Order: sequence, then structure tokens, then C-alpha cells
Amino acid sequence: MKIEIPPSHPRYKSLLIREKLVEGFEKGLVVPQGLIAQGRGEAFDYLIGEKTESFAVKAIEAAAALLLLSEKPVISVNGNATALVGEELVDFSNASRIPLEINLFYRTEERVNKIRDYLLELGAKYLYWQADGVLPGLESNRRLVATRGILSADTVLVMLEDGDRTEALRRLGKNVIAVDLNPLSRTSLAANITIVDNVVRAVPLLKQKYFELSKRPREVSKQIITEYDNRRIISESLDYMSKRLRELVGNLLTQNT
Ligand code: PTJ
Repeated sequence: MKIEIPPSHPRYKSLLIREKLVEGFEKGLVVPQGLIAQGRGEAFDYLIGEKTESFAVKAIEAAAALLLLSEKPVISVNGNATALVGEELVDFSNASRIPLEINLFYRTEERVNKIRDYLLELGAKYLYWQADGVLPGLESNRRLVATRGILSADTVLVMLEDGDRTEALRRLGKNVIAVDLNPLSRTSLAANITIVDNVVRAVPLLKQKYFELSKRPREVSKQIITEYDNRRIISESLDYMSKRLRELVGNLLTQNT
């Protein structure tokens, strides 16, 4: 069912994101499980105040630096990412020449083809969808990858991911950049760089930082990576959430007295 969401609604932005996913679901890009995953993300987004906080900005800067320094970076795309930020990902990939690769947990050829057609319609120039390789040490369908894509990449950007593949990629010596609203997910904990933010905010900012940094000497990117500490960033995100919860408790108690 479709209704007009009034821009004055306090949860306007969040509801629009939901609509994008539902549209993606109706087109066959997103699986029903993807709607549940979004719900989990929303709960964490609520805790960070639905804004890109400083811990995410620092991680996005480090991600931009790592992508610039990498020889063969790849952006992994699943159903939710396609529905939420398909356009932005195509735009970033085309401008940076970093290829996109379709990699699905609930993989069927029909879904892969739908997502491929959707991304090609958006103008994707660098896109892998054929899985002619296998990631060792992984049981799920996410093990099916492109030999010239994820299998030979040195850095992989993942979003809305289950933890197994990030761990498998790390075991293979690859760098993993994750966008995940849950700082405690296995993906977040296993990644080299964890962006605790909503993909709808993180991806456009990543593109902006990437092109800002690309105009500066490589030494600047190297310095950012040397100084970056992912455990600290994850801790900052958790500290921020607990501080916000304490503030909310304080407000509630003041209102009651
Ligand atoms: O398209 P497929 O077949 O590859 O399937 C994709 C889903 C999302 C169904 C699959 O990867 C899955 O089940 O993921 P999980 O294990 O639910 O993990 C999703 C993670 O992404 C959770 O930690 C959520 O908190 C987080 N998340 C949800 N929505 C967002 C998000 N992170 C950033 N931005 C969001 N909008």
C-alpha cells in the first residue's frame, strides 16, 4: 500500500528510506529478510540520532584514503544497498572507476539478473555479476564471487552484510571497509574500517571525501591510514550511544518531576 508521507512528519526521512526498500522489494531486488535487516539498522540509527557523527566522519575519511591507496578496490552490492543507494553507488563507481560487484546472501540467478539490469539502467559502467570464483572458508552463497572482482581485490567495501564474509575476506588478507549501523555486529568488529552510519548518508559523503582527498598528495592518505584506529572508532560510537541514552533518561526524569 502506498500513502503520501507529509514532510512535516517527525519520522519523514526514516519513512522515506522504508519506502525505498519496499519499492525495492516489490521490484524483486530486496528479499523479505532485507526488510527485517533494515528494522535492526533503524533501531541503531535512532540511537545515534539519525545523523552522521564524528566517529563516522573519521571512518569515512579513512575509507576514502584506503580506497585511493588500494590497487584493486571493489564495492560489493546486495539487494538492500541497491534499493537504498543504487544511484549513488553507480555515480561513485563511474566517477572513481571502482567496480561494483553483485554479491547476495539469498542468491538466485533471477535476483542477480534483476539487480544487474537495474544497475545497468542507472548507467553502471564497471559491474561484475558473474560468479566464476569461490571465496575459500565460506559456506554461504556469499562465497560465489567474480575472479576478476572480489576474489582478486585488495580492498572490499561491504554494506548491510552478515559477518561470515568479512571474516573470510580478512583471512584472505584483504582489507574490508564496512558500513553498518550496528557497531557490535561481527562485520563491524571484523572490518579494518567500520563506518557506523546509515548507507544513505555514508555513501554520498564517502564519494565527496574520496574526490577531495584525490586532489591531495598520496602522503595525506597514507597519514590518515597510519593514524586510524578502528577499535577506537567503534568505542566512540558505543560511547556516543550510551551518552545519548543517559541524556534521554535525564530528560525523561526531569519531565516527570
Ligand atoms: O540482498 P541479500 O540477499 O545479500 O541479503 C541482504 C541482507 C541484508 C538480508 C543480509 O545481508 C542480512 O541478513 O543482513 P543482516 O545479517 O541482517 O545484517 C545487516 C546489518 O546491516 C545489521 O547489522 C544492521 O544493523 C545493518 N543495517 C541495516 N540497515 C542499515 C544498516 N547499516 C547501514 N545502513 C542501513 N540502512
